[in-house]
Amino acid sequence: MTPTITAFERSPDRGKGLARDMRVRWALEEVGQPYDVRLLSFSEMKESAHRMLHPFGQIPTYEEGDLVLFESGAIVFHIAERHAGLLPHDANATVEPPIVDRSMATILERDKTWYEERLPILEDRVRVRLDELSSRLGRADWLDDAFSAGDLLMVTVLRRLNGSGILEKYPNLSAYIARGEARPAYKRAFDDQLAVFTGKPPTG
Ligand code: GTB
Repeated sequence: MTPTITAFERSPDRGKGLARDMRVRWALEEVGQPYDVRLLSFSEMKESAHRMLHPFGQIPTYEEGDLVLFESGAIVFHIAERHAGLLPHDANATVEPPIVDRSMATILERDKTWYEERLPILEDRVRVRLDELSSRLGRADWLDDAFSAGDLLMVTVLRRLNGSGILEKYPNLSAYIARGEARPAYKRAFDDQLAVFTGKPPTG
């Protein structure tokens, strides 16, 4: 059965692969599972039809027959459980919260009087986790022996720091992100979500 996922009809990132449907698309591409995408406007996400699938009125969701899932991490692990090659031995929920806090502040709090004071505090919290992650990764290619769903999630989390100037101090993490982005499945997923924004079909 072909699963259907939901994604932004018009993503605020203009197709840079930062919205969380990207990690679901990437996981499906990794395992070679074809899928359909239902695009939603911001107002459609808040309608009761979509809230039946996602109580918070957000994307992504995942429908497969009677099964309905929300939470991108849960969706990726559902895919990983049913297909070979993605099940990790490590997870990553510790690194994402400070990165999201920083990202939300740069989007929503830039005009506040205390923004300039708060940003370095948030960035220090990000650096604490990046220091730990960088040590944990060391010279390895992936967090586990082979590429897994844990890497897929971690790379999508770290990409939210692009343009922040923070990643440049972590050459092994920058190389890790580049390795993830170089995977053919990543490229297919990225091109598909970018095509939603540009309206042009993927070229590859
Ligand atoms: N915990 C949930 C999950 O992991 O699935 C969080 C889902 C979530 O945050 N969804 C966001 C959403 O639907 C889109 S991904 N927001 C609309 C709303 O709440 O009304 C978060 C996101 C959005 C945009 C960017 N961007 O443009 O850079 C990056 C990340």
